[in-house]
Parts: sequence; structure tokens; C-alpha cells
Amino acid sequence: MSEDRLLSAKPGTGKWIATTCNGCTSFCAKQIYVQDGRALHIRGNEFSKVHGKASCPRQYLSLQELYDPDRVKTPLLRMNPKKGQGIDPVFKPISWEEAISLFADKIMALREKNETHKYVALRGRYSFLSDILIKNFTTVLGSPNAITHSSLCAEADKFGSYYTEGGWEYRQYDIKNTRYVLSFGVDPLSANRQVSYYCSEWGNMLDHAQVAIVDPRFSSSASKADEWLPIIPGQDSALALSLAHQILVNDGWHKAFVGQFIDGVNRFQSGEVVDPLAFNELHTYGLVEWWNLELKDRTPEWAETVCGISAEQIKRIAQKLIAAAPKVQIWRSRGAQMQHRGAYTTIACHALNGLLGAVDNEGGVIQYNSSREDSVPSAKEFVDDLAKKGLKQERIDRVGRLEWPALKSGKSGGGVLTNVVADSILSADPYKPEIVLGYLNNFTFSAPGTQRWEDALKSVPFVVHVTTNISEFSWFSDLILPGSHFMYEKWGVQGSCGNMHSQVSIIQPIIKRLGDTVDDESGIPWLLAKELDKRGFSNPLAYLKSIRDPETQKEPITGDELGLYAAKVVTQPLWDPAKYVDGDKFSGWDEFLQKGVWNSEPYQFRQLWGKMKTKTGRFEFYSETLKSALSKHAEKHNTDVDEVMRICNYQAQGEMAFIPHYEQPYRFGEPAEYPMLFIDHKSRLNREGRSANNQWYQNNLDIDPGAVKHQDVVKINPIDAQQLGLKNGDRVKITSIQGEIACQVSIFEGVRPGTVAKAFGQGHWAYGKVASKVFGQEALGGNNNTILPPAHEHLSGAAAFYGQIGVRIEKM
Ligand code: MGD
Ligand code: MGD
Ligand code: SF4
Repeated sequence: MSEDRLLSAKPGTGKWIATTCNGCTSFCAKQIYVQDGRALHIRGNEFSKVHGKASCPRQYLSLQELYDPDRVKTPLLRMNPKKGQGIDPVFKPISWEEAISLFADKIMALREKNETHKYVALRGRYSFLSDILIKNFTTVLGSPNAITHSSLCAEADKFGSYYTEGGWEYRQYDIKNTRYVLSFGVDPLSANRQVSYYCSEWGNMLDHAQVAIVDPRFSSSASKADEWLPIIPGQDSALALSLAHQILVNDGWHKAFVGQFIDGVNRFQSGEVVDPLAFNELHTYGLVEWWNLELKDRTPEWAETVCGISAEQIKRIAQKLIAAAPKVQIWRSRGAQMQHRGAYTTIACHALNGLLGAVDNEGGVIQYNSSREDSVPSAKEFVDDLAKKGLKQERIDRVGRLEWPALKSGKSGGGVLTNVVADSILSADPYKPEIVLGYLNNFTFSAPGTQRWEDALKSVPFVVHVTTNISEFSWFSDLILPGSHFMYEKWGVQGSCGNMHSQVSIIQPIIKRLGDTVDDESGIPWLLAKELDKRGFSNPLAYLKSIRDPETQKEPITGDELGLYAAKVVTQPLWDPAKYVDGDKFSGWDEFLQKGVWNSEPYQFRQLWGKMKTKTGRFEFYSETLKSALSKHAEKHNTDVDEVMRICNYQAQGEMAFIPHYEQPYRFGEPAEYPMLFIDHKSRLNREGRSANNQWYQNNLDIDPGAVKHQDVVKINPIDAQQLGLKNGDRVKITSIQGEIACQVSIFEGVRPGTVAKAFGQGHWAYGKVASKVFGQEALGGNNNTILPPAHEHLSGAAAFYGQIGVRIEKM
């Protein structure tokens, strides 16, 4: 970045520069008003065909994140070997040279012992360039342990799409043309993906579509919906299956997608088996098997007794779906899916889209448009023999073991088990790591069962954290490396999708960096590689030098150049006239950088009908794709699928494992001891776990229904509050089988009686002076992850934050 670009602006003469927001998985393209090297204002990027200038309210919080007075501005070394909450780590500022030299020594010590696999890299949020620091650098060092946060994020969601229509990915929704939206737990005005786009278009959609929100909590989107269905937590599959039953008995499936009885006479009658030969299926597979095995008995009357939604309301919604099909869309959130037995809920909900012909159809639920960026170049050829031995060791998260199928994209062990890593470290199974690097993550705060992470990190000899703030993870670290702010201080690339377009947008260093920081995804590996080179280990530097400027073929000579060249390499197919295929066209890199975003062509409907990437090429109600994945996993362990189901704590046996079916939700805590059910949710102002040290966050928390400014509240229904003798503002203790936290009561009719709801985000005891009550010692409110058990949905590998989590509420 040239000095004059940063400093030429006289007061009042700043300019808008493109970058990308990372406040959530929407990754909106942005423009920042920069003057005298400072970021002053922010807006959506007008060149984005996904969201244009629109934004969610959280964009502004990024400015306070950037200029947070509690930011780490120089490397810090721990002087107190004793680790624990409330124990001062005595961090001493040191130079980059000292910090990187120490880090390199530790890596070389592992190489000397032939134990390179004992290096573990953990990452949270990221840009596409994080592959340099996390995936590829870790590979060259000789460790299989590049662990992402994906299983804390939303893996169960992708499971639902993959095992019905063959895409391990999220979806977009054609809300401009839809007539009915049924959401299982998604609150699109607050969270999920492309919040900016959906916020800006939702009001227009309400002019031509009806909305029903299924959520035990009255969310922002429920407040604008036609119907709110306050379901009993964990019982979404009962509702979805009964809707499917009702659609079939009422002749409501979409014939052009699903097919029809050969003689046109509907034989789907409650309780009656149907002859599969009587039905001629078109673009779907296994409808009659699904009916015979599961749906025929899943009446609305049955569902009412299980999920707490009246049969009358279920029937009404089924009729509305039938009337609006195929211009309908069934959305599903982490809340409905990231549950201990949630895998079959994900496919039950998505199967409704199949039944109603909404898949890949106008007004319906659409896959992401393909975008054509490249990956960061592979590091394979830079792996030496010593490193190859390390790479052969089992991965620290135990993925692929019998009880951990994590079937990403159909592969046994294809996924990740982020939250298992704490247990692996504690039990030294498969081994105890010696170096843990955390990048843009805070698993001691963001993962259920936080205490395990604290204990695990205490036991690791050398923990490094790349972070903007001293967070709960940093508190247990030996070395802190100051992170560059993701949006404003580094090179990166990110992607997003919505409004029938995909986009790829640039992240660039646009301000004067605060303190003594370097670009963390490229600058840190660069400095480390140079130190390792000095110690005779030259492959990491050779790898990084192989990432050349695609225009001049120049090798990088600084970390910043590495970031720039990597960003150019990854986006080259989008801006290079010699390479581009479709979507926006640019004259070259400079124009792309100035506009900041590439947009794909608009989505073409119904291209996937008959050509889905499933085993059968069709939308699978009976999932041959899941059958194949589960069977391969079972074979790998010399057993059968029934045993896999048992060990993963599912009830299904036999053919039931391959179809969407009802599983009784697993309850954590007996009702006698833990009578209420706990509901976790995101605040509208959460930038994942990163916004609590922000005054604007604390001052505006009441943007969420039932929330209170500057407080951490648990929302309790007036009926329960009366029984418990509670009033607004009372302090209460919430206890689960996992732990206890304290917070304040907010009496709120928008939670189902018998349940309590609390937003994730507060409860920091580190992170800064605003986020904590006493920095390093006392939390402001309570962290939900202290009371959530570290359970998993084993088939996808997702952490199970939701379902039936029993709690006890006591006045303090
Ligand atoms: P964060 O909690 O956002 O990410 O969880 P994590 O991946 O752990 O923490 C990121 C950390 O990186 C910060 O604490 C800070 O130390 C550092 N940091 C912040 N900004 C920057 C930056 O710009 N650069 C660098 N280098 N470092 C930075 C997220 C995860 O949390 C996710 S994705 C989800 S979806 C889950 N949501 C969720 C929930 O809804 N409820 C509950 N109870 N828990 C949840 N946990 C999960
Ligand atoms: P959450 O909002 O985490 O998930 O976005 P979603 O997948 O939409 O899901 C929790 C929702 O489920 C809440 O509304 C909760 O009340 C509801 N719920 C809880 N239990 C149940 C249940 O049993 N049944 C039903 N039907 N609902 C239930 C996640 C996505 O959001 C992700 S993965 C990330 S990383 C982004 N992070 C993020 C953020 O940090 N803040 C905000 N505001 N938006 C974000 N968007 C992204
Ligand atoms: Fe940033 Fe997410 Fe808001 Fe987009 S929706 S502006 S990525 S916080």
C-alpha cells in the first residue's frame, strides 16, 4: 500500500475503498470511507449484485472493533507460568524478532524429535487466504492438525442438503418470487446468511408472500410473520414429517418434480401402505418407501402430542404450502439442526422442499451459483520425508473413528470435530500436542463445555494466539501475536451468495495499521518461514515464494507482498481477461481492486432437475447417498450400519437410517432436577463472539425482542416467572448438567412456557474493559457455553448446541 494512497487525503477529502465484512457468514462486500489513513464510515458496496449498498446494523460495530482501545498492539510473552481465570498471566511486550524466533525454536524442537504431528493449528473465522497459515503451512510443517471451527458453525445444515440433493453447501432463497416461507428456527432479519440482502428485501417480500416462523422463541422475524409456531425444542422433525404426511394425503405434492400415480388416483391415505409400482417418480427417489416406512403414521394429531403445535395449525400451514407450491421455501437453522439427534431433522425439513417442487425452482430454495475463483496454491511438493511421517499420524480430533463418522461430502471422516480437540488434549488420545496455534478463534468462549478448553490449554506446553484482543483463549496462551483487523488491515478474499448471484470480494489493507501488527494470514507465516529457513528448514519459505505475482511472476519479498500476490492468484480467473469465463468482466486487477467485487451471472433455474449430484441423480427421499456413506463407514470398522447408529446414539435401525424419520430428542438432564429447557440464540448485534467489547453493542442490545441494554438477560415466560416467584431484574442462577451461570431476568411472553431463552455473546471475563465486569477476573453476565454440554451430532460432526438441554432456574 503506497503512503500517498493512505495519507494524501486532506481533511474532508477522503475516499471510499472496497473491502469485505466478516461480522458473520454473510461476508458482505463493503466500501469504507477512509481519510488520513483512518476508517470513518462504512456502507454496502454498490457494485455487489447480492446486496448493493444495503447492510445489516452490525457493519458499524466493525469500526469500534478496529479502534478498540483494548486491542493488542505488539507481541506479548507470558511471564507467569501458572494459568487460570483470575490469575494474571503477566504478559510482557516483546519484539516480533523475539516472538517469531521463540516460535520457530519450538517448531524445530518438534522436528528434531520427529514429532511434527504434535503441532496443532486451530482457526475460527477466515478469508480464503487463511489456507496459507493454517492448511498449507501446517502440512509443510508435517502435521495433519489444521482444525477449522466449522463443526461449531453449521455442518449439520450442509448435511441436510447433501444427503437429499448432493451439495455440501448452504442455500439461497428466491424471495422476490416466493409466495410462502416456512422457517425452522431461522431468523433471517437477525442471523443466518446474507442478512443484509434479506433485511433489505424482506419488507417487499411480505407484499406477496406469507411467512410462518417455527421457533420456541419469538424472534425478530417472528414479530413480522403471519404465524409463529412456538415449538417444543428439539421436536422440529415431528412437525416437518406431519406436514409431509398432510401434503401427501391432500394430493399436494408437486407433480412436475415428484411424479404421479400411474392412474392418477392418490393412494396416500393415513395408515395405509402403498404399492411402490403404482407410482411413477420423476426427479425424486424413494417417495413411496418414505411413506411406507415413516410418513403414513405421522399425522398432525400425532405431531401435536409431540411438538406442541396444534393439529389445526399444522393442517392450515400444509394447505397454504400446497396452494403456494412450488413457490415456497423451507428454511432451517442451526437451532433446529445442531442437535444430538439432529441429522434426520435436517433432511426431514429439506425433504419438504423436494415434495413441493421448490428445489432449484423459481420462488424456491436454490443452491449457490458457481463462482470461479482459484484456491491458494497447494504445498504438497514442499513436504519433506520427515513431514510426511508426521502427516500419517491420526488427526487430533479423532475424525473417522467408529463413533465419529463426520460424513462431510459422503466421506467417512471427511468433516471436522472441533470441540473434540479439547477432550483429545485432556486425555492425550491420540496424543498430547506440544504446540497449539489459535488464529481468529476463541474456543474457550465459543465452544460448549468451556471449562474443558481452559483445562486443555493449561496442559499444552506452548500456546500461541493470533488475536486483536486478549480473549479467554489468549488468557491461556504463552505467546500472543497481534492480529490485523480482518476487514481493514490485511489482504484477503471472501465469497457470498444471495439475490440469485454469487460474489467474490476483496479484503485489503486500507488504513494505517494499529500498533506493531503484520498481515496475519500472510505476514506471520512469512516471518516464521524466514526464521525456520535460518535454522536450516527451508521448505516453508520455498513454498511461500512459489506464490508469485500472476502478472509479473515476481516472488514475494515481504509478508504484505505475499498477501497481495495470493489475493491476485486466487481471484485471477475473475479479473484476468485471458482467463475469465462468465460473470462480471474487468480490464484487469486494478479495476477489480477498485470495484472490490465480482458477481456471477444470475442463477438458472431447474438445471439440476434430473442431474443432482446424489447417487441416483435425483432428489432422494430415500437417501442412497447416505446409505453408501454409512455403509462405507461401517465397512471401514468391520461392522454394520445398525451398530454405527447405536454408537452415535441414534434410535434408527435397518432401512430407517436412510430416510427422514422421527428421533426422540435426547434430553440432557432429568426433568425432576432440570425442569426447564434452555434455548440459545444469536443477538442481532453479535458479530459471532467478537462484539461484546463494543459500546455500540452494549448500548443497543434492546434491538432484540425481550433484551435489555447493558445487561445479559434470560427471557422467562410470565407463567413460569410467577411459579418461580421471579420479577424483572432479579438475578438468577441457571444450572445444567454441565455447569452454572448467573444473569438477570427479563419477563417476556415471547418464549414458550417451560423454556427459557438467552442470547449468546455476553459472559466474557476477558476481551476488554467493556465486555467483562473485571477484566481477566469476573464476567459480565454468563456465557451460555458454560452450561451447554459438549455434545455432538455425530453423523455430520456438528456440535449440538440445541435440542433438549434441561436447566434449573434459581433466584440468587
Ligand atoms: P469468535 O468467538 O468470534 O470465533 O467462534 P470462534 O471461531 O471461536 O472469536 C474470534 C476471536 O478471534 C476473538 O475472540 C479474538 O480473540 C480474535 N479476533 C477478533 N477479531 C479478530 C481479527 O480481526 N483478527 C484476528 N486475527 N483475530 C481477531 C465462532 C463460532 O461460535 C461460530 S462461527 C458459531 S456459528 C457459533 N455460534 C454460537 C452460538 O450461536 N451460540 C453459542 N452458545 N455458541 C456459539 N459458538 C460458535
Ligand atoms: P442461529 O441463529 O444460530 O442459526 O444462523 P442460523 O443457522 O440461522 O440458530 C438459532 C435459532 O434457532 C434461534 O432463533 C433459536 O431461537 C432457534 N432455536 C433454538 N432451538 C430451536 C429448536 O429446537 N427448534 C427451532 N425451530 N428453533 C430453535 C447461523 C449463522 O448465522 C452462522 S453459522 C454464523 S457463523 C453467522 N453468525 C452470526 C452472528 O454471530 N450474529 C448474527 N446476528 N448473525 C449471524 N449470522 C450467521
Ligand atoms: Fe457484516 Fe454479516 Fe452484517 Fe454483512 S450481514 S454487514 S457480513 S455483519
